Amino acid sequence: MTATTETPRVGVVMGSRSDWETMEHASAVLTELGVAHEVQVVSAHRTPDLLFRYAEHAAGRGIQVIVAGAGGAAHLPGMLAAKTRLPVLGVPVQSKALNGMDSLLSIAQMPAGIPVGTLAIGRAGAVNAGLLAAAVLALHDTRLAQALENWRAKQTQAVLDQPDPRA
Ligand code: RP5
Repeated sequence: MTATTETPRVGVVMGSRSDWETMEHASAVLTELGVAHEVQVVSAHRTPDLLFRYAEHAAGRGIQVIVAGAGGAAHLPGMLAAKTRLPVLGVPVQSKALNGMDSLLSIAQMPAGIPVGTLAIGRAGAVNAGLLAAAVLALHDTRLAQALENWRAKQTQAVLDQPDPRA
């Protein structure tokens, strides 16, 4: 599913529909910054062949960064990274049983040679994965670099405008 009509530059994938509650924050920040992206459920365990196909064809389709969220035995980001040279940003989804520590360790503890850029557990990780994906693309995109500068300046101003936490 493509979130805009342009050719997607970022692939936002997740292990289950139940991860959307977290991963929608990555999609939202990409939309805010005007980054064309696609959103899709790709499960490492339930749809392993789809995972391989997705990873093998992503670069050829114009995807430049993959943001992958998964929870529990979170093998999706690592297996994607094993099958593509594209940068993969992993978002550990907060699991019910272990609060996301399982997801975090599954995603972070990759063997040398197959990197996954691991973000924080949950919403913060999803937002930051979106921002980081945009920052990578902004290295060669002045419009996006400006949009990112503006986004950050707006965030700073919002904090400065409300210094009283009780207000
Ligand atoms: C993982 O298992 C998914 O990424 C999800 O976080 C978790 C639970 O999936 P569901 O049972 O809710 O589909 O593969």
